[in-house]
Amino acid sequence: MGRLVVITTGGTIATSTGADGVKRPTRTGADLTSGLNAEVVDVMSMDSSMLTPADWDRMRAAITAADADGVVLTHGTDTLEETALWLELTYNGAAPVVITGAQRSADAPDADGPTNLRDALTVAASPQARELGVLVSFAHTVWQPLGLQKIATADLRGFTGAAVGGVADGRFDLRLGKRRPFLGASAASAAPRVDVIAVYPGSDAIAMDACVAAGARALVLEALGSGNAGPAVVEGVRRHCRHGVTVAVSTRVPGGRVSPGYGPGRDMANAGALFMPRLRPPQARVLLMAALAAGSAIPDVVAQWG
Ligand code: DAS
Repeated sequence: MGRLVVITTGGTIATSTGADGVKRPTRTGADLTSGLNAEVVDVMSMDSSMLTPADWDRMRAAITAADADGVVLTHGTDTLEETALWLELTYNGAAPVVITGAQRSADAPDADGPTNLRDALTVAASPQARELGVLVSFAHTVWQPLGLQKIATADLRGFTGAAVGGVADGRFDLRLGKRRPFLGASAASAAPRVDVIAVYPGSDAIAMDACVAAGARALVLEALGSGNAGPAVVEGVRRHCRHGVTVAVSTRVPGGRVSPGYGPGRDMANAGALFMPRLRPPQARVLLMAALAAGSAIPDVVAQWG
């Protein structure tokens, strides 16, 4: 079995409903792991919508310090896809790091957190998970971080993406191989600023200009369809690419592949934009942050992992 450590950060899995009817994290790691065979490190107790890249550093430091055979990280679902990808890109330890959470609060009569936590410990304890890096275990499915997206606020499944296996009858079944996109153990707090900008009918370059003025080294466009935008956005792309800003094109379409197959998309490619084939904007931002922090060749990283 080895030595398992549960690192807690808050999220619905640890919430209870206050007198005002609002859910906030209140449960400790000891509460969550009562009766389970695991040590606990309570790192923070936050709704994951409040986390910042500096918190990703705190989590990775706790993972390293745990020096465990397997780690489970309990986390909110709102930004689980970002934390999971940042850790995947910057953690190269042998011990598996299995992230989980819940869609229902800990005080719900049909809370899903306890089952998700037990599944995550099963994965973390499995010899099959060793050297796999970061995994996400949720509603009996085990996901790789790359490509993960929260798609529901109530449905217990919660996420979509690339599943690598599942948990059934107390066993982790690894069904697909998993590559580890390690870019380097960079500090998130020192990573360059990268912003996501929505594209919509009539949008222009004002938001791009403001983000670059604030220090953004890269921009992710949540573009339309397979990666399209109007001429005012294309003009902003051309201007900022010319000044060395990386502009990556993703899409607002869930599950939509991105390529410069239509005129507006081709105009953006010709203006210098990189097309992010698969990742949604939140993870495209994290990938660019890690690549810039590591000094990687951005086009190569986007082509390989984007
Ligand atoms: N707001 C959510 C969060 O902490 C609660 C959850 O779903 O975990 O991300």
